[in-house]
Amino acid sequence: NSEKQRRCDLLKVTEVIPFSGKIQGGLQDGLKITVNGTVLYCNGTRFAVNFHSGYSDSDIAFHFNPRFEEGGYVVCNTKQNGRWGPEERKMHMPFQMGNPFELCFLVDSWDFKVMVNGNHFMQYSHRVPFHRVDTLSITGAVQLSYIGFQNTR
Ligand code: 9QG
Repeated sequence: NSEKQRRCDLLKVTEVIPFSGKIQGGLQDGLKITVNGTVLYCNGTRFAVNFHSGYSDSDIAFHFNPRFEEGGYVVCNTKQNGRWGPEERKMHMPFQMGNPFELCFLVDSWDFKVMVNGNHFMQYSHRVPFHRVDTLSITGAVQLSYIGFQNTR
């Protein structure tokens, strides 16, 4: 449809650049990471927020991966030494293609608490010590408008 085409054209103009950046001081208990963006119609049907331990793709403490496939679901996992562990899937899609969202990750001592548009969505128990995490990356079908860090303790 024309709205989808318009958004595709917009995407071609703006060029979505995957985000990757250092988390100053690493993850701390009580740190809240806020990501504002818009899910795009183009550029695939998935996006991911990755908390890396080390500036590489082989160690990801928390991979948060919404997939607009088969009704929509979110895959969470951890990658260690290049190997994915068992997936934790939430068979619910809190994002809508084309719509802006606010996604928050609160680092707690036992887990990451994930909020979408102000509502609790899920939690993910730490599989590796969170203080190892030093890099955030965001890839896929998303256009970012804001990434912020806030200490809530
Ligand atoms: O598919 O699942 C999460 O368990 C894999 C995907 C992979 C992850 C993984 O291919 O995709 O979502 O780094 C990757 O390859 C990401 C983008 C069994």
